[in-house]
Amino acid sequence: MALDLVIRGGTLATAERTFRADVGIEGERIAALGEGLSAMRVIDASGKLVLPGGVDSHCHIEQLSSMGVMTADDFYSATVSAAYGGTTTVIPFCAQHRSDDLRKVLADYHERARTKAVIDYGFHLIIANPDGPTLREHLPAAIGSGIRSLKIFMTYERTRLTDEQILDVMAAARRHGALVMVHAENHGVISWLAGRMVKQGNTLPRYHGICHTRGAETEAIQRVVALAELVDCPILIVHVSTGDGIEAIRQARARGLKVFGETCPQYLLLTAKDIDIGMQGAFFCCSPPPRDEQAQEACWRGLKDGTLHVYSSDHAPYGREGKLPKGESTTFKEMANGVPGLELRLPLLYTYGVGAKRISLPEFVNLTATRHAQTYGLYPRKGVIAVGSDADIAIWDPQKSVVVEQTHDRTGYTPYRGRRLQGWPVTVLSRGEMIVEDGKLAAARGRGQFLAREPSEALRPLGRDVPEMAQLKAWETPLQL
Ligand code: DUC
Ligand code: ZN
Ligand code: ZN
Repeated sequence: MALDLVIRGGTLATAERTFRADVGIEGERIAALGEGLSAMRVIDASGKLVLPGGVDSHCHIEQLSSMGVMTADDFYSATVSAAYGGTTTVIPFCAQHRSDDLRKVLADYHERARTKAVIDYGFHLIIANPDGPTLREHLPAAIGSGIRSLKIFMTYERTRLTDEQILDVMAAARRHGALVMVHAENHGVISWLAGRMVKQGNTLPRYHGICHTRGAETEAIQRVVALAELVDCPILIVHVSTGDGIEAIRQARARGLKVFGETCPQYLLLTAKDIDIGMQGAFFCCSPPPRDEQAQEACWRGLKDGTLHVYSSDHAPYGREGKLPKGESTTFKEMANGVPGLELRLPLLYTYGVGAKRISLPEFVNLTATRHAQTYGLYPRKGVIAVGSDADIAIWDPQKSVVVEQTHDRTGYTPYRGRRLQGWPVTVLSRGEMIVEDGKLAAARGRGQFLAREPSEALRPLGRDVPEMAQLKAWETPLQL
């Protein structure tokens, strides 16, 4: 077999095991795994870990937020930042707002990404305008084009859906084969509290954390699980932050429901104290907000026991302009929500998870790559080192120690500044091409490809009989996936 490239002598990891092998690459794919492979080009990986490139299934890139603010990153800066951190696939959002035509939204995002992305990308949709044409025509067409997931919001004035609309979207997603991702927070609780706080003059960033209560998350998760159960629709709750929220997912799963959970670095590593530093706390504000040490432990446990299925960045990059648009007089209601995390997602989990012995290396691979690819219809093309898979590989130096300063996104800050991380992806390949070589970028702008995704097992409805639904004439059976 004529191999183009061999990664020699490293320790490989999959979601199941670690083992010593060379990786043979032919063109864009992995062609062989084994001992003693040779080729004209060889990368010496002795003493290194050879891991699947990360798949980040939750990030916001060149996107207008629910509050109408544009991210600081475009598809170039975000994907460059991802590549430096060992991530080789991203799935950001195409965000429909209230009056938007989904077809135009989708075309715009394709255009934005096509000429800029340096790694491969899929898309999720955000559905904020579930009117007749969207649900009957535009959404099915988008799903058919390989966009097999969509996000809905239970809060934010500009994007939230009513329970009736949520059921409509779930029914359409079930019928046409898309996974429904949910931002689960009770809108009434947050806006009731926030209105009163601002009137009282409590406008500092710390009040953002206070208004997004733990109970608001738990209630919304419980409610959306009940809605999903009624229409037999698998759901994935994104950015889960609380022990009670995780418990609600655990209970739903124990009843056999297809309810998946996701958490992010900010819920494992930050707390409300990070926001409680005056106006600069804005740079640590995200929704839901980081909580306390107990909640962090609950998130670690949830990742370990599988209640939390994936670990994503929720990279929502905003610089000073987005965070403090009115300078020191910005209220917490006017700050853009979100923190950057695309680049540090993997190194943080490696240090605080694998290094701290909270998780094993195969669990790390599963949580950062394999599960994402499986859940979102990219497996086995992405998320695994196996013969036939794309050669998306991060070579890690477990001895490399880095004190975090600045990352390569355009926010100008990172919430993890000053932390010492042990273990770093030094060389990164995407479809067989070196895109980061010994810590230096080697990727051409626009080389990333759009990934049309397949329906995954995760989105297949249970097929349970729901007695109430049997009475409904127009209730549709799901597509045969
Ligand atoms: N939800 C997200 O998923 N990201 C940023 C802000 C938000 O509300
Ligand atoms: Zn969200
Ligand atoms: Zn997000």
